[in-house]
Amino acid sequence: MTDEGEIPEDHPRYQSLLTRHRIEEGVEKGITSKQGLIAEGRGESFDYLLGEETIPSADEAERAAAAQLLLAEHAVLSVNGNVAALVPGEIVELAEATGADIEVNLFNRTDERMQAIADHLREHGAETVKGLTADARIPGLEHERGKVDEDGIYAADVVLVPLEDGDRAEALAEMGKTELVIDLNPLSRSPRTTAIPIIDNLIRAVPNMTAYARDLADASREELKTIVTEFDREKALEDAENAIRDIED
Ligand code: PTJ
Repeated sequence: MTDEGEIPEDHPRYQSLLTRHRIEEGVEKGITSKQGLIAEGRGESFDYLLGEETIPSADEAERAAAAQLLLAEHAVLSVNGNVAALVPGEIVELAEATGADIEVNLFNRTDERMQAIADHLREHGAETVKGLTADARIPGLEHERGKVDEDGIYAADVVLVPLEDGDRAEALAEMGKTELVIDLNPLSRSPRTTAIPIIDNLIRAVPNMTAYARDLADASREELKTIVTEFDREKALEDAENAIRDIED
């Protein structure tokens, strides 16, 4: 495996090579699951069809998501093995810019992976990483993703759930939480059920949300609420699908 620094930045597929490199390294470090590799391949194909860029409606979704995180009483950024491998430092920066907590929540949960991910996030500057206590459960979710921290996802009013499976997205919505989902597939169940679907690559979406959160740091609650209410989730999903199908407005 090459070093990240050895990937030439002017390579036409730089971002894709960087992403593959980080995921591969994530698997080697015991952070990312083998299923995470498959998920990444699936994501890449949608990203290719989207032109490997943040489309305007995704940019709007990222701004609305930043505003929603700033409005939250208690926001939590949920981290799985793909997120930890691809954007560890970027997630820490988003948490700092919005005052959110970071919680590890895994589909393929093992103590070793939980610990490896928490350590990796700390190496990237995270002060507190939740999820290891797992003293609460999301009602109605039998699998491992139902295990959460009572003072983390369980108590949160807003949760960012990148690369989600639809089950948990629905169960969190049932608990009355506002969810923000990042997923490159606009047809996937979770972006279709969430308040703010962000149809973009994690690697672009997370830093862009941080930039918006910093821009909006001095905005009033009224301004933030307006940004959230003016965001049109149906249009965002439709725009992404049209971009993939190559349909002009
Ligand atoms: O780390 P764990 O144990 O929690 O496992 C996590 C995975 C990713 C394995 C698990 O959540 C899973 O199986 O996910 P799915 O059902 O394969 O869904 C992954 C979704 O994320 C797909 O719709 C992909 O298009 C999308 N996706 C993949 N890579 C990216 C992405 N979306 C945004 N950015 C990406 N880089």
